[in-house]
Amino acid sequence: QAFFKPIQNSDPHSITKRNIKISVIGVGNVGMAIAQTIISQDLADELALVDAKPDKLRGEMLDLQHAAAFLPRTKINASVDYSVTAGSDLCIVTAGARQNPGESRLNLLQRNVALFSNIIPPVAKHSPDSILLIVSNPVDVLTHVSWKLSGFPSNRVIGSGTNLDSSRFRFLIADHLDVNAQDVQAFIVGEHGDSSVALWSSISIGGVPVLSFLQNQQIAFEKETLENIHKAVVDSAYEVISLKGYTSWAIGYSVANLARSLLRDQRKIHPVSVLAKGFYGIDGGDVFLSLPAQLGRGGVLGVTNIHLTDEEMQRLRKSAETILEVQSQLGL
Ligand code: 6V0
Repeated sequence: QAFFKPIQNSDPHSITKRNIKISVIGVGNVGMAIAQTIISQDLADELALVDAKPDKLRGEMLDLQHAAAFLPRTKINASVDYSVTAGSDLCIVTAGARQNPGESRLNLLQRNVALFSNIIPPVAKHSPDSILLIVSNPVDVLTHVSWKLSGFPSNRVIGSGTNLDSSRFRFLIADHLDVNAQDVQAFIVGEHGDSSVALWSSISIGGVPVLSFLQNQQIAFEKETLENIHKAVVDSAYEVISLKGYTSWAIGYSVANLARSLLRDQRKIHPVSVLAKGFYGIDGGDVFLSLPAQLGRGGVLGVTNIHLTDEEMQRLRKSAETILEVQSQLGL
């Protein structure tokens, strides 16, 4: 006798609810931080994990499944075969090769591009309507590569870009001013890396432009203080990696936040890597870099047109050139 017996004249299983499915490719430190944040925040009905290492993959899957009694229900599957990702709404790619001692960044990048040519085509094939969210570094170039390899329209190919840099920036400003980081609106745009650009002119605290806020609160500041905060953002990934070997928690929360905006159609503005050609005077070629973009169920809904100072504009174009130069070295 079945434990659950349908009530008379009913067929409850005939109702097919559309499940939200997220796939995470690469179950290293970053992929697992993202996976566990997605599960604990109840963002998906189904989660599929893929990695090239079957034992590590199965171990991570079991470890997450064993927390089921404490978490919202999410069906978790894992396989080295990409068919496990079929029908995903969102595919997050964190797989990547690690830098060998003495290896140049360009060489590492070439290896990662080769790796992506084995990852993106099967992901795109099994989930042709999905949104691709690239996290592996260098994220801007690899997002461009994924756009080309997938054949997806550019609104469905996004790089996590400077979303994390911006949250580090908001934390540091909030800490400096002793306010809540969620009340700090501040963007870092451009390359996720050394040439990123802090948009000081548009920062606001609780809706008040930062310069008025500093004057109102009679907080003394110098341009140097601002530059040091940006420098601390650029240095922070290196610092965390040198201290604990990798970064994971902040990127986990930051990517889960993007997943929420996309799949729950939040229409929030995030600094993420998008096809930037035609915006802010960037016209040198097809380049992905971070701009404040509105995200929703259709992926990138649009790029916001915020006022930049001449200096910010110049730095942003320089950042685009830096990425384009790397792309030309790769023959892209
Ligand atoms: P990791 O712990 O080495 O994990 C990488 C995973 O990828 C491993 O489990 C590998 O087995 C797997 N992998 C390698 N090749 C393949 C393949 N062909 N197919 C499937 N899986 C494969 O690295 P970690 O998790 O620390 O970092 C992952 C990537 O995220 C790196 O490129 C980081 O630089 C990048 N990050 C990007 C950030 C951002 O803001 N965009 C932030 C942090 C890290």
